[in-house]
Amino acid sequence: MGLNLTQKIIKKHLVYGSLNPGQEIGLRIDQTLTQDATGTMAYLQWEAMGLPRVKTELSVSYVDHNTLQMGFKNPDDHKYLQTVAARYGIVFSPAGNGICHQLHLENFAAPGKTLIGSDSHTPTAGGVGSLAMGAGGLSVALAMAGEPYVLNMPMVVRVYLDGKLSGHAGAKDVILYILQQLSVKGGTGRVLEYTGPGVLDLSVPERATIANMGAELGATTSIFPSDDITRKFLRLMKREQDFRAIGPDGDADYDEHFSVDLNGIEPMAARPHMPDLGIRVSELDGLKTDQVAIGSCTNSSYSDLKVTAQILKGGKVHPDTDLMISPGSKQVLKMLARESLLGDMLDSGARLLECACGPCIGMGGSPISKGVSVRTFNRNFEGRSGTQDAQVYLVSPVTAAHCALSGSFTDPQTWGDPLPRAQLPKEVPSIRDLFVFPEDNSRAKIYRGPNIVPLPRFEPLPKMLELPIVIKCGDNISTDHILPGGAEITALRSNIPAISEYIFSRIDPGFTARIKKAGQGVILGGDNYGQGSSREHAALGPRYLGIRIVLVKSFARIHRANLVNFGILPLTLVNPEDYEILDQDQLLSLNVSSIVPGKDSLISLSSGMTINVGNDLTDNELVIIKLGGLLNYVKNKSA
Ligand code: MIC
Ligand code: SF4
Repeated sequence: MGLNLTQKIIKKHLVYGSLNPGQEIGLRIDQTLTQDATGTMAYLQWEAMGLPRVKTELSVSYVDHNTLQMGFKNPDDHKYLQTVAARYGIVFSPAGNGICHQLHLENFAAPGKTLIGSDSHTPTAGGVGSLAMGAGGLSVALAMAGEPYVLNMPMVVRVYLDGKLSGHAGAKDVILYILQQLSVKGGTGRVLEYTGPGVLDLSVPERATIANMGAELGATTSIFPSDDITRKFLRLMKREQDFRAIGPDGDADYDEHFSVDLNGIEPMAARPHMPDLGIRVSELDGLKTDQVAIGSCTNSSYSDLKVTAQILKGGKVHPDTDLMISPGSKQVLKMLARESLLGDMLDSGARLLECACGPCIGMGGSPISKGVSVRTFNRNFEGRSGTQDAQVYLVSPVTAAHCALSGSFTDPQTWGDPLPRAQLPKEVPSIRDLFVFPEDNSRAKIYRGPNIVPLPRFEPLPKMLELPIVIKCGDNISTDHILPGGAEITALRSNIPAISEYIFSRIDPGFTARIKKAGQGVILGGDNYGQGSSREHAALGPRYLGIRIVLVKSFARIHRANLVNFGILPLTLVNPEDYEILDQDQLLSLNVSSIVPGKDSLISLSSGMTINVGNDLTDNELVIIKLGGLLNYVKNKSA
């Protein structure tokens, strides 16, 4: 039996383990990326390892998340990132260049390479056949140190695309449809590998849109084959030398199968407040829209914004709607300007924002109270926009542009003849000279502003734990619920004591007071706990405050790994019904030495009852947790 593409790349990079799903594997990592919001912590951890130079083929540090630079905190962080990059051999992308994933796709992502990034949408690079995964900052720091990236061998799902997109449907509608079918936990433990004739109907930026939002399925990653379309894209990016044709063997085996008929795809929207709450746009006809935002790492490519400009051309944004557009990169912006598409957007009344994440992570652009906001982004978790009661719908750029003109959702049947899906022009400007490439043997001095606070040290796990449940939360709790984004809080990413004050602040403002009073505690959750972003602060903050156990029905992959990295026990309820008998303030006790990897153990309740808890820890992970986290483990090992 032949190998699928995922297995081929994994096999080539395997440091240990086998291709059997569920088994722990270690992967050699070729490339890493970080962004500013997770990067400061990643590089503080990197520095703690004391190595002279990164060992990867390529590491890039992007500044794209907190470019508002309100006050000294973020500019200081950005200066720190720039000097760290120069010192340790990392490529630096300054604020304004664009969004990390769009820039990486344009400038560095390559077929057959492994990439991990301290951002959950790193799989965007799967659009060119790179095996690209989101990870916590500490995992990225270790990869820069040449250590293998540890994960469980995922199952590989063959997503067979048939037919061609037609009408007003685009790549975003495909992934919104897949999300509606498979749900926000449907990709857990899986790689989505796209095959079939429909793949040939999709350009690289369209493939990247689909791969990008595999993150919302909880997938380890998503990947497309690298073919002539990829070659053409890389040639336009002036790096055809990075091209390799790769795909699955003809007789490749897959663990699961799913198929999508592209002909049947219609414009879709995800309703508030989950990316999998899909609905056909036609069913939203008449719903007023107060705000429209076009951009983000999902939909900010040249083709996305060209079609936007074409729809807006000659029209006017509805007076009750505010339209914001953030191009994904300066390359995109330059092409829009060169072809007067920018003029068409501005003349319609659209506002042009910086080439950055912007409103996607609540960096400005919050909707009005109870407002309906239509966004081409990838996440619509409650409050993420910065307005707690806003109603955020996720859509394609085509749908967004029509909403902006009409001031409401309209039936796609009224949109007239569909425009041809935009392709890149024959000549694409390069912005490569806007990156700062490191010099050899640099002794650059590292700049540290007052917001860079040294990493807290974490004690080993005690042998006996007696601690209360400090919060009981439901299913699909995202890292945005655990640690909100937004300009104010994200500015504190390099200051753990300060940022910890915001843990659960949006859903339970009393949480920090309770955990401080208790000294230590347990978080109780439902299914898919920790979905969404890779921000390790959603594990670091709780650990700093005294959380020692997170007990849930099931975990999202990156967050579970972050809990292990910072010495928190990720345990699951063997009988999900036990969730009902557990409540806030209840005291639990656990004999830590009774925990055996992969085996159930008993937790006693203050009522005298006991419940069974499971774990999927490996031997190594258990040692890491007992030692108080991965940094302690690495230090112990090198000592
Ligand atoms: C996000 O989209 O939530 C972010 C902001 O890009 C995060 C990273 C972060 O919190 O810094 C992600 O997706 O990993
Ligand atoms: Fe930036 Fe939004 Fe993409 Fe996260 S999802 S990387 S905040 S654009």
